[in-house]
Amino acid sequence: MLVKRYHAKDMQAAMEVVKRELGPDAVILNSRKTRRKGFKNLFSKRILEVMVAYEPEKAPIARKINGYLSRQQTEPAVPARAEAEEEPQSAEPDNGETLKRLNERIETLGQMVAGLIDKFGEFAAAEPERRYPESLEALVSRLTENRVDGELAHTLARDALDIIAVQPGVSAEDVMEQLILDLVGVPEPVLHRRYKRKTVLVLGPTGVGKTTSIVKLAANFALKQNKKVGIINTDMYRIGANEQMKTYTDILSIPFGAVYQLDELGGVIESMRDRDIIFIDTAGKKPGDDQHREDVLEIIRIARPEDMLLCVPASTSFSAVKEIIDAYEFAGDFKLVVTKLDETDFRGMLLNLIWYARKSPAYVTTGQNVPDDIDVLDAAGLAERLLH
Ligand SMILES: Nc1nc2c(ncn2[C@@H]2O[C@H](COP(=O)(O)OP(=O)(O)O)[C@@H](O)[C@H]2O)c(=O)[nH]1
Ligand SMILES: [Mg+2]
Repeated sequence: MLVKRYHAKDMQAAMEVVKRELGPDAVILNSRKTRRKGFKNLFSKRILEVMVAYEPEKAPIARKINGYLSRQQTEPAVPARAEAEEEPQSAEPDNGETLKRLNERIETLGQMVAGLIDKFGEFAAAEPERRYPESLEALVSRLTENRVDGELAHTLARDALDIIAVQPGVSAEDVMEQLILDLVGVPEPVLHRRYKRKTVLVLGPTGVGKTTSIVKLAANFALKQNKKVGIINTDMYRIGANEQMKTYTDILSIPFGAVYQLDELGGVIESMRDRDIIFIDTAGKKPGDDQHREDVLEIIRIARPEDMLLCVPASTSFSAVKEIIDAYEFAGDFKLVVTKLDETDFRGMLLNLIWYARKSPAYVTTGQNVPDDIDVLDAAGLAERLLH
């Protein structure tokens, strides 16, 4: 017993060619509507496909070509444009069960393929992605050239499109600029109210610039705003961390306290009770480290910081940035210090990370010079630079 597949425009046309080629004993196993194979047929009309079982010896055409049927491509013989493909059976002795199983498998595969083809057809025939007007398209390109994440750039463009649709007179650039300003929000630097002591906890993984940023901030508050500042280092893991800090605090005459065990922290904070602002530096362990998380939570519990700053470098990949933000989500409501902006020409990461973190930005740092290379984020300047 062999199985053969025919394509025809309808059942009658299929039956005609089957009877003529395979003889009157050929049995139709099943039939279904399908499309012809091949990419160019994906969008063609469906045709009928029939699976036929037959005995080669009883098939008139098969008899003529003397047993080579299984390897030959039978040409369609009728105007119904029926065509057949060989399905050689296994060498096992035929029985109804084998045939049934094979048939079921073919049917399942057929359905899977048909399903995929239909899906692909729908996809290909779907409405093309919404195009932007030329002015908006150019702005999207500028954003992505500046390494703004593609998804973010399109989100902004779609929002802009909605605004432009109801306010036709406005310029795409003005709208985009406003959307960027809205996204960035109002930067929230550390503010000190007179007579109120403030504790600021600085977080982030190793090497992102926590210590340097603290020294810059402390120096600015001390030198430019005449505030009494203090610095406490809770980095118990890094040998040399305290020497690095001491060099600066000595030059700046800023009291400095080192904490080697967290239960000393309360006392050291207490010893600085005359200070206006106390910065607390933390160890930058690997993000996601359980012990580190416990330590940070303990520091928060003891110090009750009014402000928390998370340092994130702008000079790294978006996936690394996401990892840092995710790893410190547990800490709660921190503000962002975007460090090492001088190490990249692109400003997109600044926007990406504010968008991803959904936190207010505070500062950007732009180099290793203490105390100059730190500024409150300039949202308008950022929007301008991203769009021009
Ligand atoms: N280029 C550049 N380097 C920076 C900046 N901030 C910090 N660094 C450098 O990054 C390195 C790690 O800084 P550090 O403050 O010790 O990081 P911490 O481990 O987070 O405390 C040091 O070599 C710093 O001088 C910055 O804004 N730009
Ligand atoms: Mg440090």
